Amino acid sequence: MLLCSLTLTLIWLVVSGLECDMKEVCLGTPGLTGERGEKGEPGERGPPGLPTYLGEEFQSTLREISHQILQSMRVLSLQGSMLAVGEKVFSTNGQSVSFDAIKESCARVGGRIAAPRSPEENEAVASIVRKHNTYAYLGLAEGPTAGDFHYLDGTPVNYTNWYPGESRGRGKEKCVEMYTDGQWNDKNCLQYRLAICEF
Ligand SMILES: [Ca+2]
Repeated sequence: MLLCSLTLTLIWLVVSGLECDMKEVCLGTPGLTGERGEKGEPGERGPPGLPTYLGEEFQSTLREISHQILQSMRVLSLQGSMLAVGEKVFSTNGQSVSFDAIKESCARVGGRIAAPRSPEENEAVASIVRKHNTYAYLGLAEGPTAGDFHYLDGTPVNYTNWYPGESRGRGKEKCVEMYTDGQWNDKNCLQYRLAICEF
């Protein structure tokens, strides 16, 4: 019996060895490792990560919130409800009201009346004005000196887009409205104009 087992084991070992030899013959021996390729161009810088002291679960929640905010912004942009220019966002509720009412409406939602400070921002506001086919008040006002306009926080204006010949209210037109072509006119503050806020 013992002899029989030994014989079977030997046969098995021989067959295994044969199989191994056959495989090597069939597959061939692997070639030599090639030379290392040149280093590739560095990839683009990724978005900033979250501080490591935040727990994994908290980081995951923040990423989810960030994702949902981006989704909402894209939907609002698609609907034309908001326009993003740089870090600023312009939006309107579509209502034409007085200058004071516009200021209140914007402040109530944490913004302020739109005041374009560059051609890009002016064009963004103008596109909203054109879409609603009406004029809009801007976040500027004339100071005590006629023709001296400033932002509502009192800082001097660094960009203007007056309609040719404007401003010519000479102290009697304290507000500024935007025409549908994006140009500005000084105007009294008693009209009803489109409420456009910036955030
Ligand atoms: Ca005027």
